[in-house]
Amino acid sequence: DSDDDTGAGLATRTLTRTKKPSPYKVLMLNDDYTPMEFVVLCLQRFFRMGMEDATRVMLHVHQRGVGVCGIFSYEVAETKVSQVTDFARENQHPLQCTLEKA
Ligand code: TYC
Repeated sequence: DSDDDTGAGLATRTLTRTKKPSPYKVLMLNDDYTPMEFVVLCLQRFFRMGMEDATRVMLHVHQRGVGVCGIFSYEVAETKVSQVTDFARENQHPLQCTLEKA
């Protein structure tokens, strides 16, 4: 990795060390009240899924209780969680979304 170059033997090269962001999973949680179509809409709108993937993830969450919507940097994951939570509240649904270190 050129960013990890120690510069050993090369007096002209500067030592630079860049850190890649740790990945975070965004998890969707099941509940008894949010309509299935609303969950599919959230997955399409905020996670850029097509109808097929969105339906598959929604059904997985419905059946298993939790499912992964995607993996992002901490900052992007936090934004996705807020977008889903705010949109659910605006529509008076209890849908919950959370993040977890991948
Ligand atoms: N369990 C909900 C229902 O039967 C559907 C649902 C699926 C809700 C996924 C939340 O993350 C969820 N209407």
